[in-house]
Amino acid sequence: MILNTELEHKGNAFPSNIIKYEKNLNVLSFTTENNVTLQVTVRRDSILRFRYTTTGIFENDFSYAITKYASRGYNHLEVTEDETHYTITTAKLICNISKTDLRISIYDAKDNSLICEDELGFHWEESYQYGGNVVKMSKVSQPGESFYGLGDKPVDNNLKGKRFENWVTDSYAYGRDTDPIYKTIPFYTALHNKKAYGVFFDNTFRSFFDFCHERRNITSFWAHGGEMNYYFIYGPEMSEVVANYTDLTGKPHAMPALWALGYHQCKWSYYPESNVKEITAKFRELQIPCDAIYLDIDYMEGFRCFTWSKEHFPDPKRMVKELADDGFKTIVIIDPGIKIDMDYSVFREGLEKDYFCKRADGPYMKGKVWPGECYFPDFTKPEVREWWSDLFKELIEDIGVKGVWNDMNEPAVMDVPGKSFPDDVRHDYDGNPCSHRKAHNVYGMQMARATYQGLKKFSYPLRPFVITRAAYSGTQRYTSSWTGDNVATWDHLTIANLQAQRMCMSGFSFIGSDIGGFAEQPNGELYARWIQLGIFHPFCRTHSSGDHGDQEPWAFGDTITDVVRKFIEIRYQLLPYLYTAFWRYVEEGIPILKSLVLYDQLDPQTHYRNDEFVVGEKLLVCPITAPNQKGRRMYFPIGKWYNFWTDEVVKGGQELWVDADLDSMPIFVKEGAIIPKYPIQQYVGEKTVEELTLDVYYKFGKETSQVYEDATDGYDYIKGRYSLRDFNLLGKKDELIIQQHKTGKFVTTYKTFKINLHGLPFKISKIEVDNVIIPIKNIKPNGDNTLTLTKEFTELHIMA
Ligand code: MIG
Repeated sequence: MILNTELEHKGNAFPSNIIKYEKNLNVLSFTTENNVTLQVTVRRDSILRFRYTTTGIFENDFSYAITKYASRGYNHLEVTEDETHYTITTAKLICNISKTDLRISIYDAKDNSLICEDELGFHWEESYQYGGNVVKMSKVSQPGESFYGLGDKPVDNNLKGKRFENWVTDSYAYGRDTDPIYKTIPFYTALHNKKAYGVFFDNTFRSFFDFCHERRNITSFWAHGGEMNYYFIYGPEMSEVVANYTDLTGKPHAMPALWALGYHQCKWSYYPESNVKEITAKFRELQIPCDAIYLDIDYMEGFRCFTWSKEHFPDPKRMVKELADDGFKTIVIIDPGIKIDMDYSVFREGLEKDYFCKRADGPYMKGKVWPGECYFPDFTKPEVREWWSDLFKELIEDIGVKGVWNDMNEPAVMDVPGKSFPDDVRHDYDGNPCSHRKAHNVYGMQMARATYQGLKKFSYPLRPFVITRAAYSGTQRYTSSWTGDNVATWDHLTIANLQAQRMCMSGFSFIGSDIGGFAEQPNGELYARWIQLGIFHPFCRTHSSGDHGDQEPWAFGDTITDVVRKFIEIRYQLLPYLYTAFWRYVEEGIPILKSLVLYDQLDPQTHYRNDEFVVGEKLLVCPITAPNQKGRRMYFPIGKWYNFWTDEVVKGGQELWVDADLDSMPIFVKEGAIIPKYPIQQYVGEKTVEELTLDVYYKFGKETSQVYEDATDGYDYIKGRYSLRDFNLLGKKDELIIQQHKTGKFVTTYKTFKINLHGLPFKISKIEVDNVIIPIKNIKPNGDNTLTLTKEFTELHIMA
């Protein structure tokens, strides 16, 4: 039974009238005459959970997505009733529940405006074959409503008018509109009448979302099993919705090491060792910064995970050490399929311990992947994850590998219908035994989690680094991710841009694409343009399959090499800026990339924009996504923006042409911003940072900026050893004031700031630092608008 449309509801059943109401602290239950129970949990003033059962009995309440660290608590909760409705009121929301049919409508408590309202509301169809129900929900779409999110869907930002399926799928050479692909993130944000709310449908079965596609004014979602179980998250700010969803499903457990935000070079495959060394040596020779080098499946012995090919990598420990001495972190791939081979210890152990997945009737789940016929660990079992995590001991602790890349964890199986396990495969699901129908979408997540546990353990006291291809909501707690097997075409450059923005909007910011494209080969121009986009993605890696030629920064001739170097250098200069944005994400769940709609939802011009996005808080970028361009038109959000290259100021709220030859791209800085920069390094830690550059962009008025730093690795920052600088800028006609407030116990290596003043509307005649007038000759060594001063200052006055 594939119910691909919500309207195929020949057998639909509906709740009848409420006959019972119970309140247990923040959990409110409403039971109908036909035995449907709706349980509403007030988690926060702005977060309500709705859960339905059609038998009066709920399933064991277990979720891989929801984190125990999620914030809870509310300021106000009151339940009242009248003839037709029960009404739940919190400090932020009013929720009406109809007494005749359980239909919900939710209002903003501040102004009583309607936010979200059920159409049919909860309905279901019994599933004879599997038991349980196909559970469905439909809501009325409000006039002018827009929809965003859903993870990695390769489509335009605004999802309105489209229908989607969630079923984690290996999707080699997917394209625009391919659905589903690698990830299942059943969370969307909706926006109408300037207000945003989110819906997270926490159901791991195959699920569907329809945004006014099947019926013009209806939004619906449904799943092939499990419970109708969703969280309603109110904003009204879109960034609050996303931050609250991220809080609910988890922020990354730790900051990434700073090097992980550097540039990564990958290929399927660099081998043997001499080839790896040639590549890394070339980076240093050509002075192109790079922090990480990858080994794809060919480093193994016959594709057996946790082994090394003796022929190609005779002494991995020595090699990894030599690479490390040159600033390269080695990252290796690990797949879930374990080769059936009694002489292979990982296989033998898995078998002895009964850790492999089995079919409904008892046989092992056997599937063909790279090593040939394999069995697959059941990562949904805690003991199996523990075992798996211990397998990393040698790789990490002994050999010195710094990161692990989990691939094929959809799980992908070759040459079979559906490219994955059949539905009947059994899983432990952390003590809630079930079939693959329920566990499929979380299999890859649980593999990445087990890998993360291993890396955390054996990398200690350093931070772990993991990458995954498959993901379900919450996977961002453990790992970074990439967008899978894309193609070297211009359209895929656009798709990469959309996917990275969408993932950030879906709580998963540590994301990037295979720069240049995985399948086929880019020409130099496409590669250069892709690098320009890629340096602004949180995860920045070139990767490609082996059969389509070279894809290193120098593979396309000197002109391209120079462009690529120039942009990777910009990324390295911006590392403290990117790290600060990452810190905001880890601390508060604020997405690192902000689609324009997320940046300014009040401006209706942003609701359908795709290409432009804001990185962190202050940088606006827009990639060039077509060949032979000398520039492009782009939309500027309301406000004033400095051209990064020329300092020319642009007034926002309009679309304008921007020049951008191949060695340039549209990058703009928000006025009033203070952008921190490090010197260019070939890898993180190559140089001691002797001075922090602060690019200050004058604004008439106020603006705040932050700079977060710590030891770049390790966990001391959690104990307060970080450095957070809050800058308040105030620009007047004839004066610029910068105040600094510093917190945290970390002492940065540099002692001074080099301040570059951009757009200052007057000639400096006097400078005062913490009430002391500084002779200008001491502070303006270059005679232009730059000055060097102590990092300890608290108040700087630059005067006409
Ligand atoms: O069946 O490991 O998406 O990044 O290079 C292909 C080989 C398996 C798919 C991954 C790709 C990786 C490749 N893998």
